[in-house]
Amino acid sequence: MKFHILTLFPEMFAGPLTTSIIGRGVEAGLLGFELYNIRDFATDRHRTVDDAPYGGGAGMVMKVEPLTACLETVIARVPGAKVLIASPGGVPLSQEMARELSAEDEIVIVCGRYEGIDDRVRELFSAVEFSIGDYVLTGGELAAMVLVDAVGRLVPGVLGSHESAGEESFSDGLLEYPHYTRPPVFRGLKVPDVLLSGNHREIARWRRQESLRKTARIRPALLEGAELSVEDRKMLRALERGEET
Ligand code: 4FD
Repeated sequence: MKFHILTLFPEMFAGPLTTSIIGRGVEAGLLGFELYNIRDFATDRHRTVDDAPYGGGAGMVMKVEPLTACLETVIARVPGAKVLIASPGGVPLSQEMARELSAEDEIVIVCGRYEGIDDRVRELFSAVEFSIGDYVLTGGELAAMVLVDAVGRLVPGVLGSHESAGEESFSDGLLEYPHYTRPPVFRGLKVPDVLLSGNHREIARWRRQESLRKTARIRPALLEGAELSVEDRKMLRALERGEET
């Protein structure tokens, strides 16, 4: 999977792309990156990439011409590639969307700065806007890095056998159960006995219960979309009544 990233600050990407799992994916030839500096596609003497908004108001808007020139260069190299724009007004990035994107060969990501991007860029390239959460960043770069991380780790072979993506949060629509490792007691805090019991059926049951407990408490809306068994619903009713099962 190759990511083509359009940005005014390509240097921001150096760390995440060379570090840890994503860096290893690059080393292994499973992931690739091309960075394009949008300013290289501005043609005036001052290499202008922003301008005041039509209709007035605060801040500046990214101009359509340099971005279009940059995107046309990229798309000529990877015809038909999906174009994404990081924006607080985009569709919320989800694990499901990350999984779908991990099947693409090439993804183009536009990182905006200022108050946003001339909307004709989205129209011209049928770009899909995505958001990493309900907050405003100074630019789309960090959002692009989040998407690259979430998608890149799902590309087959990028995660090692010790890091598989099967049992983690959201893979079944619930939050993950709590994790522990040695020592069994730290500052008086004990690891739950069941995890040391060796009883794998009881361990699975406890983990499911704790997933349900945490989801109900912190993200109850996720329960609507989760696949819940009869046993799950029983556990949830017990938790509601404050019972331990
Ligand atoms: N929540 C996000 C993405 C980008 C961003 C920008 C329009 C602002 C937050 C286009 C407005 C880009 C997010 C840059 N802030 N800031 O995913």
